[in-house]
Amino acid sequence: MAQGQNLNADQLFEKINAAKDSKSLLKKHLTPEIFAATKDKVSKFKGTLADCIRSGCMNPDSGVGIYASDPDAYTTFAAVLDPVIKDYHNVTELNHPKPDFGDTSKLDFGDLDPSGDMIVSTRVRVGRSHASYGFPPVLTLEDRVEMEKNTVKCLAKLTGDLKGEYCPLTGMTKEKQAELTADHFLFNDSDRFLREAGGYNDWPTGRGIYFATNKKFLVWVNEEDHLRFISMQMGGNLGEVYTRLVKAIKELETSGLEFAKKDNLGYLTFCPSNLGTTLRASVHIKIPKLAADPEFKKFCDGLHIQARGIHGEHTESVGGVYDISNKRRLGLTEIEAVQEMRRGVEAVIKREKELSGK
Ligand code: ADP
Ligand code: CIR
Repeated sequence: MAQGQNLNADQLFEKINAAKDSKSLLKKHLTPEIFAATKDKVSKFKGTLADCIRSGCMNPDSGVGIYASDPDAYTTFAAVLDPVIKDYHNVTELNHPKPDFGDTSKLDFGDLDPSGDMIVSTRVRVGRSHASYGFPPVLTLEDRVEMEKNTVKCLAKLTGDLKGEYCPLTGMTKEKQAELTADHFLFNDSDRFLREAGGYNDWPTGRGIYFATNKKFLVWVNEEDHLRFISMQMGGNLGEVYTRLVKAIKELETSGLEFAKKDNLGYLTFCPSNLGTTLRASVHIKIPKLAADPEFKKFCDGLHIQARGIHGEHTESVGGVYDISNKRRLGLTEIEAVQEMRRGVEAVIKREKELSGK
């Protein structure tokens, strides 16, 4: 249960104002004027400003600090969400292009580490939201069950290598969950930011994971977003991973699901850091020398890439292995986001070799 569940917008705003050290984008952009203009608004899905800012106010160490209560929050609470979105994605205008996945039969990249020495695994994911449902703070248990049912029906239409099986979290043993999480396939309920935003309400009802038989394509159902489509495999073959994901997206787009979108913002997600292309392309890569360099963060910032620990956001690195991914998801196309990650990873590999004297 979220601790700030019973606090109203004024009480939450007081908390973030009192957190003088907070560096979150919420703290930066929720000015007294914007707060006053938005605090009594209610979205079409009955979402409130309190629903959007609860996590960031209760966790002043958030990086972003705001979630959208539902797809319409991006309109109703645009006065605070728009500046946060521009800041996070490093754009001056909200002018997201139409989806463009590029021609996957003519990609100019394949394996980013043919030697196999540095890249452990590669993963590309996108998030999608059902157009007709709100996001976690406004969802009921019945909504979650219904969404899961509709999703599973459409997943059953996937073809070829994408064919697989849906495993609900309800009824899955703790041991199985822990094993799948350690292997980087499954999510869990351990993120305090997401918890406070209502992301684990009714847990584990309505949640589950779809596995293609070869385990290289997965779908997360009702984790942070309604849907996350994930393509992953061992090694550095970004070309194969991306091509598989694009095939899956195209099949699922015509499977009967309708996804939430907004002009100039692209596909809508619970966290504003994910909207637009919603695409995060990552490698798990061994970079002990670069990671120990005091300039590491600056190096990544300059390439628009982000370093995370290997068990997901807000986790630590293990054995000098980092998760390196594109940071921006808005204001560029899908193929451009992947190319940004590719260039970043190539630069990381080059720098690690230089620092190792190779
Ligand atoms: P996302 O927001 O993309 O879902 P998280 O940082 O929460 O990302 O990570 C989700 C899971 O995906 C974690 O278990 C993480 O270890 C795993 N993961 C991310 N990138 C890779 C990768 N390149 N190879 C293997 N697992 C990965
Ligand atoms: C934060 O603000 O730090 C958290 N709410 C997470 C923000 C970005 N990550 C995400 O959506 N997974």
